[in-house]
Amino acid sequence: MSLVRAYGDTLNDGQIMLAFSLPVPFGEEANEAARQLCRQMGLDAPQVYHAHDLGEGFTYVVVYARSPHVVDTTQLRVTKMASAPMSRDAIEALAAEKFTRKIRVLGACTGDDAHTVGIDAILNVKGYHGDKGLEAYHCLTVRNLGAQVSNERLLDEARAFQADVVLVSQIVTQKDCHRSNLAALIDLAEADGVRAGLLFVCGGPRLSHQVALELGFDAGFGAGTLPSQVAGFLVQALAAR
Ligand code: B12
Repeated sequence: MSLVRAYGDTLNDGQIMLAFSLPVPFGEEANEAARQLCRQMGLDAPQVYHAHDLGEGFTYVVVYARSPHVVDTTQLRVTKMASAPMSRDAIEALAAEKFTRKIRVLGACTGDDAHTVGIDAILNVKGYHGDKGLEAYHCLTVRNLGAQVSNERLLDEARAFQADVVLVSQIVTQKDCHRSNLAALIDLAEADGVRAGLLFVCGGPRLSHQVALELGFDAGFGAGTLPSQVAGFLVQALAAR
């Protein structure tokens, strides 16, 4: 089947669920406002399944509605990373074959962002979901600068550390601050003349490889990334250079 709709109760019935908040006091007016918004979005038969009083004149709603739209899966074009998935042993073996020294990896959570759990999950030896972090790899030397690192400091540290790879975490996306901050890092690296000599990789739950490429990075990783995916990419990308 190549023409698909969302699937709720029966295959291809188009049923979807949306959750959002409205600046309308909890009650029938909030429910009706939610239904009208859904109809304006082109959704049929919207039903408010759940409403919650957020206080101070705000309401949170969950709406079930039918979308008439169809996607042709034969026409999908997705930007994917060229690197193949590899086990930790295979990554170590490739690095031993291709490099005469350890790869130096510098990581940070940059800008105002203080969410360090994601970058720690990738870098710390204990890793994520049973997948060991980059510190566990013999072929890598890792330094984690932690939270709220400015782009200027990150590049200074990259020079001092003689980094091969810079890993940047951006979790907060309010007002698209992740995009502006990441783009500013690449601009600064270009102005400093260090862009070409470093591999720049970003990650966060609302990032993708496509967005990373648009922002001038070499790669981007999203929600649920495992450290071995990052290590595999780094070793393959540096070996290809
Ligand atoms: C824990 C947490 C906090 C903690 C952070 C503690 C810490 N030391 O990290 C504290 C309490 C400090 C906090 C503060 C705030 N938070 Co907060 N926080 C969260 C929460 C609940 C979990 C985040 C987390 O740890 N996830 C687990 C990790 C493992 O997942 P991850 O980050 O996605 O990382 C994975 C991938 O994305 C990827 N990855 C991530 N980074 C990188 C980097 C590279 C290089 C690579 C390759 C991969 C990679 O790999 C990781 C493993 O798979 C989220 C909600 C949520 N459920 O996600 C909100 C959330 C991120 N926070 C949010 C907000 C708004 C804030 C505050 C602004 C709140 C406030 N008004 O003060 C502040 C901001 C502080 C700041 N200056 O940054 C919002 C962000 C909304 C947005 N779209 O921007 C969220 C989504 C909550 C929400 N629904 O509103 N927060």
